[in-house]
Amino acid sequence: MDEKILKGYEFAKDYYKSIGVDVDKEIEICDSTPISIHCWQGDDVNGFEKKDGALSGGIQTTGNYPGKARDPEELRADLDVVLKHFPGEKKINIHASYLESDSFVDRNEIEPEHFKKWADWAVERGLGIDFNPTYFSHPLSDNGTLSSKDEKVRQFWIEHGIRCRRIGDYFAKRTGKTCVINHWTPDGDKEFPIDTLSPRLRLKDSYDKIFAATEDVTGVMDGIESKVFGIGLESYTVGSHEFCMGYVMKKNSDHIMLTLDCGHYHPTEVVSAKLGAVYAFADHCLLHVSRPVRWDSDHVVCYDDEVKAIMDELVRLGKVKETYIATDYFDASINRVAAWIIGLRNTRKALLNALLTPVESLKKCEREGDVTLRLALSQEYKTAPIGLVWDYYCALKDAGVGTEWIDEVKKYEKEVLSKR
Ligand code: RNT
Ligand code: ZN
Repeated sequence: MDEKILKGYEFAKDYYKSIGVDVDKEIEICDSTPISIHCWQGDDVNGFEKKDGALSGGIQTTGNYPGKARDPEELRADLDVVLKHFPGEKKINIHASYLESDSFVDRNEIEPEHFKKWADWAVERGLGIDFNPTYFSHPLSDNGTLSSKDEKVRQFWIEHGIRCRRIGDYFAKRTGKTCVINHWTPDGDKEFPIDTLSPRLRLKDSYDKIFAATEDVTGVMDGIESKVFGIGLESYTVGSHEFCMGYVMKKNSDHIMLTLDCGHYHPTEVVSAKLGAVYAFADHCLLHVSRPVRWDSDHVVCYDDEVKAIMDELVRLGKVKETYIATDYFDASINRVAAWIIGLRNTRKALLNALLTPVESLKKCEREGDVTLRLALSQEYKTAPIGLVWDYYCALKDAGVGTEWIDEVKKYEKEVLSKR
């Protein structure tokens, strides 16, 4: 390893030791914490059902940077570049719309065989797989899915949810790792509906039916994701925060949990402030780490105050292991592989930063009522030499130190992406 990096690490190790933090132990925790890589950054949430399928459901990618993945081989090749530059335990998070088949297979017909290549690819790399039903970007999703008042449409989506849980079971068996399934429906209304209850009762019933029909499924954890609004559905969201929180808490099931996406709350609300309340009632939750800019814009995750606060909170709550961490953003305005790597590295770096905080001494101040020292110390630790530890960790994992990885991604862009 580079002399300078090693020196920096030793300096930082001494500093952290002096405040009671064992750097190597925390690096190990950081490294073994799975972070689930969303596959949809690579192709602007298009999937493989159709070439350039229209994205619907109130979400949007903006930008037309060249080089997006056009088929599963390209997407997996891009992901291989990402894997190389993202240190630590990883999972891959795919959507039902990323199936592979020679002929068209509708959402209510998908089978594990349509995801065999993903499973083979993941097993070869020792990765777990997470999965998402795709309740959007479909001719039957424009007027509600699991909450639709058209019984035929609702049944279609219930069947989709059921099949997804079975495919999740298949992934769990193939990889030997829990498959986290996230359920998000875009259902809502552009204007204020008169009846705000019936769609919610139908959504509740649909989730109940999906879970009741798949009770034999093991190895799957299910997140229920809420949202404030989607584009074109500004006035009403069926799966609102209160709905999803209520559903999860009422179910009180060992596999159903709340999903918290950073962009899915009112602009002054933050996920970091919710975790302590959620964990008063829940054993697990799923995070969609994203960056909302004024709305659910799904910008690339930055190493910013909120992402750091989320990770701080997980460490302070002692809930790093209980929380499933996944990324969820899609930026089509810059090199997509770089977008992936930047956001993922920032997510992991924020986790490392949190782990390197002497939480016990802060808690001690609090216990002893020394709130002055609590504030002084918590501010002091903000400028601890995390960067030196991060560089060492990246070097240790051969993931590229600093911006070293950019040169490789630029080369990949020149040789591969720009030729698409
Ligand atoms: C949409 C939700 C959802 C999606 C992905 C593609 O607002 O955040 O999680 O981003 O399923
Ligand atoms: Zn999300």
